[in-house]
Amino acid sequence: MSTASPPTPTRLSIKARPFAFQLDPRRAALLVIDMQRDFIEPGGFGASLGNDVSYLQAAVEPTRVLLQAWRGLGWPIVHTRESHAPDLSDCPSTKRSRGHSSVRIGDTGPMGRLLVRGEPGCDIIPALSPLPGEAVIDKPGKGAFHATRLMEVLHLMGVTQLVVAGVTTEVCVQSTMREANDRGFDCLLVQEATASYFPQFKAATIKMIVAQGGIVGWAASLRSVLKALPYAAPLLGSLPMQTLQPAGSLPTGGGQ
Ligand code: C5J
Repeated sequence: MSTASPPTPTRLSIKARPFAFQLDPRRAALLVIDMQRDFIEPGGFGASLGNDVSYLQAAVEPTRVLLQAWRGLGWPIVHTRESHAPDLSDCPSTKRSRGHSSVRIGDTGPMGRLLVRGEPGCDIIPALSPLPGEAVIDKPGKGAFHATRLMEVLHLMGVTQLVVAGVTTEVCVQSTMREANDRGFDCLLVQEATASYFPQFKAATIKMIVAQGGIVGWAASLRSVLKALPYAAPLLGSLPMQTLQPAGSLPTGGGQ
């Protein structure tokens, strides 16, 4: 008697807004955006702008579980880091001069120079550290396609669909999803695996993404994604209930 696992179907239907997302397992990558110490931990770039970084913590455990599910399947994973060269040659003065902070990109904080490659604050948080073989894209902009090799990397992987996690929802996540959408990628945002310093901006961004029949893409709960991925449903049991949105609580309005 054979004990081989059943073959993965060619399409996995994920309950999503504005309608079900048909995930193609041969074409889908997980894209984890900017889960860096500089945004998530006290003393980093996000905190220097006056933000309450504790809001971003909510996305960490859902993203860890999503990574675990994806790694279990051996499907491609790409991480990004918003970061600049030590000489700041890729940081426009317009970007550096924004904010009301006394410290700016490139200045020294408790975790080293803010948003500078190679500094401790620029690292992805230990709970979500990339594993060998996972792509890491350093991006000087908010959108991950601007001035990076992301398009080429995804093309080489044969990827046409992106399941998206990361921070912050309305800045780098939304910018990247819009860039990806314009380049022909179908993008699905996992709601619990993204966060903003401003919860109302997260909610508004999700509505904007799914509005008008999915003008930017799709949004789904982590529960729906894990239920659809092969072998991933048991991971739901490892998540504290408060990290999951109640079933059926996707934001409504504009996305039907
Ligand atoms: C920001 C980002 N918020 N990763 N960056 O400046 O969203």
